[in-house]
Amino acid sequence: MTIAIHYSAEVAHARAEGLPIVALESTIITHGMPFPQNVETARLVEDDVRNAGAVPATIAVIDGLLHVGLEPAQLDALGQAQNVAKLSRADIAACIATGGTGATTVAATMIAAHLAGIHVFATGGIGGVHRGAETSFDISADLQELAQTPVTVVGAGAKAILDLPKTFEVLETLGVPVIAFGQDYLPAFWSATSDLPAPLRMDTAADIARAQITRSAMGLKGGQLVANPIPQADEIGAEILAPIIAQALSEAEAQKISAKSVTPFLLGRIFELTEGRSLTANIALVRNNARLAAQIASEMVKLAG
Ligand code: PSU
Repeated sequence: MTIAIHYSAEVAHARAEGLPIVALESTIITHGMPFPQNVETARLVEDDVRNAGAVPATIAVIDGLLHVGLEPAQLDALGQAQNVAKLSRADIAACIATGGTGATTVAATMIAAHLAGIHVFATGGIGGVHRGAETSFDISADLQELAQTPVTVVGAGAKAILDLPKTFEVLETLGVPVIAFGQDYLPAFWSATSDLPAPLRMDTAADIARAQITRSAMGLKGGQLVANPIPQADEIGAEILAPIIAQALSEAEAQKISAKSVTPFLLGRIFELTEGRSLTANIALVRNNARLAAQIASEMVKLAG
């Protein structure tokens, strides 16, 4: 059996013409941002990809069918739907098999993008090793996915609510290239930089595209993480965020929030505690990632042709 994929009209046309395509995830819409900013952002991000010369393919499972590219009405409906599942490698097949509806995380979006022959994906920031993972064992499936699925993921690093040093340590162990774009230090999601030196640095989309193609040509499994810093005008300094993240984490612990609910809870509390500033920054960084991803996708098409 081959898996049925439903393509939006725009993505179907792009596939037929060999145009560059950028995959976009849907968990950020359903679990990462409040309505109506989630839908507005999803539309802006799609337009950013188009304006940068590629075609956006937002991915989700709707009524048991894997969608690669959503029509505007589907995006609207998903942004307002209640009780949408948050799908990762462990549950995307079950959702499709049982006719469910779910939003795709980084891991599940990479799987779907690969099935659809899409090599580049833009998100906000990947999941990673949660603080306190030495007792909770809470490590996002996004890391394992990067190690095995050949898709270049453009994010502003990993989300700063995580234990960033441990997250990058695990990526190193898994053999995932982590490439800071245009700087020597890794970005920290809402902040443009951190004190963590970047394992790799690249300054052009063409180099990033060539690195992924070379990796696959060598038979090396997996993708790469491009850590693209938030534009400085939009960043929130790490010193402002540190106490706010600490407060959100202690509330999560007190309320026994666990597993898949941790990240949405923390993002929601940080939104409230920063009076919306974290969301403004999150929107700016996703849009910035979408533009870079479109350039990388265009370079990949040139290299393939
Ligand atoms: N980037 C954002 N906001 C988000 C996410 C990414 O700016 O909400 C989502 C992605 O779907 C990512 C997920 O895979 O958060 C990580 O969840 P967890 O920590 O439970 O693995």
